[in-house]
Amino acid sequence: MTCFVVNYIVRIPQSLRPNVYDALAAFHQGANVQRAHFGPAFPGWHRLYLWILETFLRQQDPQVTIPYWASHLDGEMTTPTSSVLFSDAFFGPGFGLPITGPFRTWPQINPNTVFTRNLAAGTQLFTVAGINAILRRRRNRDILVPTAPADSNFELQHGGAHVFIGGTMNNLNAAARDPIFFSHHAFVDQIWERFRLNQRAAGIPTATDYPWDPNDPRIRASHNPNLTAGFSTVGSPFNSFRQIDGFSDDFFQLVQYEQVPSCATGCAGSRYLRCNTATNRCVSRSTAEVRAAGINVDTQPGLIPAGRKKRQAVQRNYEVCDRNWFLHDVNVNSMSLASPEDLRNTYTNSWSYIPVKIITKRPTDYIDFQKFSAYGSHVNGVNKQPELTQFGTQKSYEYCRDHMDAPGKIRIVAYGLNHDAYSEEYVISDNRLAVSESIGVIAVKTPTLASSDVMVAAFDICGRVCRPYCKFEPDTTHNHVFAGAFKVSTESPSMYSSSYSDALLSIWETPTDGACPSVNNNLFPLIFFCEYTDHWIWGPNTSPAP
Ligand SMILES: [Cu+2]
Repeated sequence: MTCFVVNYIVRIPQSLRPNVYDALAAFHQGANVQRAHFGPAFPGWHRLYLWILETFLRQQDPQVTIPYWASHLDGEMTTPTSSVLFSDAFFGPGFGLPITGPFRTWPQINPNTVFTRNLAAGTQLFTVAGINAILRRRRNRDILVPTAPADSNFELQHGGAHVFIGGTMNNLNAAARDPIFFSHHAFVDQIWERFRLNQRAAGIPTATDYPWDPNDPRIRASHNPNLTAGFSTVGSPFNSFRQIDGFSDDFFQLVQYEQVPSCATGCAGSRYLRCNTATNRCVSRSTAEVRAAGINVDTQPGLIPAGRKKRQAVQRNYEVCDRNWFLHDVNVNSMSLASPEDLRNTYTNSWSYIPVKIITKRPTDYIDFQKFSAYGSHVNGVNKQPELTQFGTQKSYEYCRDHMDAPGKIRIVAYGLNHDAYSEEYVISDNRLAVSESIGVIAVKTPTLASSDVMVAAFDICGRVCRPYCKFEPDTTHNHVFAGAFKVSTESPSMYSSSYSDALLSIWETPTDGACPSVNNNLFPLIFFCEYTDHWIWGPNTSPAP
């Protein structure tokens, strides 16, 4: 089964505008240089940094991942400076300004922050022996400064690639301006993740193996695990990252790495690598070699054989609906003045699907399963929460009372406000339970312009209306009651799925490591709470969000 995960929006804060890359590159300087280097925070800090860049990149392309640069594949070449990596198919020229290749526009975009390179022949890139020395260790204190022995000093080994690239990469305060920085650090992270998998196998808790010793005068105070990682102006949730957070096992859920290409797999079928039969390891081809094989390295982007693969996207802080409290908030002018042409441009004829959660509180006077009533009584000696069970007066209808299955059937409808569309769907709630949860899917027309306005509603078979909730500013971390009118926007990443089944799967997280699938409640764009009181459901007595 493919795991489809809705990728919600982490908004770009003002502090990163207008140039997110330059703003992020500037986080690798000044006080942050002290936080990120010369101590135990080194691999965790850079892990957070990679994740932040990747999250913002995914606003442009939800599938994007930062590819890692396994620099020992170049290090084992006779002349590493001739590697095809420094052709326009990959990172562009190895000397001077990036005047050709993928970053050729950068000197114009911002001449003050553009990078230069000056490849240094004979410099030590990562080596297999060095990586193996790291991977033989089981504790972070044995690979991190200041406690690591010389042969497995991770930070020291990683420095080789900075010196090899030269120019901007060889200046700690500016290195991140060169995008190869992030691919280099993605490989540092790949090695660290292999190290951490070894730790797990040995039963060592990876999230807490942070080699901090307040009595060791060699460890800088900036590496205190509980102090900030220094991403204060990157926006939520990144601004709250602490040094220890880089060691969190959450990233195991967020990112996984492919293996470095090996001869056994034909070097991953890459035309840019060859198997060195003397060492039985893949090495990079030179630009000249690749050209001689008839491959265009001047205008054709190269295919990267191995990389960092995301498992899930960030889903901590997002806004789902542009709220419109009531119908008159929808722009009536644009509705009535819309030409058929405008309407055609507003949505397509295809449908999209949005998952919704339905929470039902069984009516007080429901005639079956009385002994499990949630109202005004104790169940197994436990008193129910009064705010959930003793709110308002139950709205009841004779018709509902007489039909045992009626209240358990919830109808959800969605109709277009600025276009012609209608859909409906039924969800079954479990009336054996005093309070129950069900999952449904609503269909809306796929918007093609900025957004289309949709009204959603849910009610039971007797017509008792459920209260809709969604997330909107200023507080996008909680669900708030709203009228049901919202904008389905085309903004990427998408709040809807292209099929019914994808919409259902989108709220499930299916770990690839064999753990049990689970529903992520934060991923529901819409929630309906059906509690059937006789209050005006949007009125001042509205109960708190479920
Ligand atoms: Cu760094």
